Amino acid sequence: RVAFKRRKMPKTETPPSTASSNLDRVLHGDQSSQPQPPGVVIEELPPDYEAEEISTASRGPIAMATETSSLRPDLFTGLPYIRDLLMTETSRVQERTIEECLPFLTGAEEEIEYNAHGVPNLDRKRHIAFLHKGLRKLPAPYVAADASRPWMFYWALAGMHAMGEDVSQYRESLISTIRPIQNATGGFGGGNGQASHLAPTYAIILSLVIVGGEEALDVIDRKAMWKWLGNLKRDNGAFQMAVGGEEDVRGAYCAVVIISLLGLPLELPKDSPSWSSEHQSLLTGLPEWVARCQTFEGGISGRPDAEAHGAYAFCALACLCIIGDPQTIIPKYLDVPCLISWLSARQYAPEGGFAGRTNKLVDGCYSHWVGGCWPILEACVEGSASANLPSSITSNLYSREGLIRYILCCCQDQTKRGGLRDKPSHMSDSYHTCYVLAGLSSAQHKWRFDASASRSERAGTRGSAYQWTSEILADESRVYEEEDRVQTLHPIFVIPEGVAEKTRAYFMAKGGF
Ligand code: FPP
Ligand code: K
Ligand code: ZN
Repeated sequence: RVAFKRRKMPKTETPPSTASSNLDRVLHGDQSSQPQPPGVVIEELPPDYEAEEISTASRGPIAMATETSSLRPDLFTGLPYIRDLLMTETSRVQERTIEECLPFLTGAEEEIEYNAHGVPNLDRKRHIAFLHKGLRKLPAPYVAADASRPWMFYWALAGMHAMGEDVSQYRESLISTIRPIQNATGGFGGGNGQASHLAPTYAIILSLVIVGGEEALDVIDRKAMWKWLGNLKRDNGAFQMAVGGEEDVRGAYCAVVIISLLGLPLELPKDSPSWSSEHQSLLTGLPEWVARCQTFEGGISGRPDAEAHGAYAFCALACLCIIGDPQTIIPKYLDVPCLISWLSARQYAPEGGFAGRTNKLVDGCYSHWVGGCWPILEACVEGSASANLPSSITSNLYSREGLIRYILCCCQDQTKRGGLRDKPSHMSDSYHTCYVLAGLSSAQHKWRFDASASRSERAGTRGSAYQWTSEILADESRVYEEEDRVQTLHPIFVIPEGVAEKTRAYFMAKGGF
């Protein structure tokens, strides 16, 4: 076992301009005669360690000469304290990513203005304009993304809402665009004449719910939707994404979101291929199937026996929390300590953001897919009597500061293009803009699950997802200005807070179809 002990570095010795040569040296293992930064003391080493490797492993914060350097913790401005000494394409591309992010995190990027927290402000105006643009006529290359057009609606609308933009201006155009892409056999395709698929159906329903109003909600043929979902249900409990399509945890999440928000009957239509005397509900075997997606690593894969990925962790957790209360259903079907351990390992330093899977790179969209798992797991841990942990622990399962630094420093396109992105070397797009903002929102707030809300009333009505309320987080180490706070998005449905409750109430009041 190797123990690392950090020593504080003097802050003003190395000018920012030498940062990259420093970085090059320690990252690429150049054993030149230059002194190594004395950032780490290795107290104990495995017997087979070579002296050379020890000096390569020695690293420390890159000291910054800027005035705001004292506001940036060493963890987010220096090289990692522990690194994989096995050089592969994977470790090299990880090093290049650190190299790419550090100047943005340390303030070395000269064209960017940093505030007193050592991060740039949220460039709200430009990001809003960027999302509006994504809803207008798009350039020719987008033809390849035709089947994802409904996602573009959702990403833009959810992202705009997060930034406080009124999206009701899109109600009419959204309704008229969406109406013809609904199929008489239930569900929506990606565009006119395309077969129904759960992904665009999910995106369309959330979009309609976000713009709101009866006319928007009444576009949805709920009876046909229910029948179609019955056709997607498998004998093993899972959902296919489309008739004859792939079966994965996205399907499980999208299906229960739709069932719940639209208040569809839980009973499986009798003519569904999987109907039997033991399989009479749309939810039969579903949480059991989701449980089979937890892998040996502790994370969740798209389907049983595949690779764990953060996006699927969110789908699995959110799916379970529509079926039941987080503190009960999550421990019933998942190994919570292993999942927390796996998710924790997705947050990197110095980058601060999340990666999607083991040995892969930080990416802004995982601010939501991984970041969005935390409020759910916090509620799970807080609500379980056996845990009895102080809220200082349960409210801080990850580094909110790290995530917010990554988002504000590395994910904003600060040119006139605007929008948010995967990482500095990538172009902004609507998908990343939406999910980076969703992650920012969840890092800026605290979600409470109200487990006391009348259980009898909720029994059998899939009410668990409607017991969440947000709070402003009392956070001494916050690294953003109040003007950069974004709106809350529901932790399960990822739509404006309060809208899920209204939608469900509207459809429940309608009763049957
Ligand atoms: C790998 O991409 C990504 C996946 C295997 C899963 C992607 C799934 C989602 C983003 C969420 C889907 C959810 C719904 C509700 C439809 P990659 O190899 O390009 O990225 P990586 O290197 O970061 O893993
Ligand atoms: K990625
Ligand atoms: Zn991404």
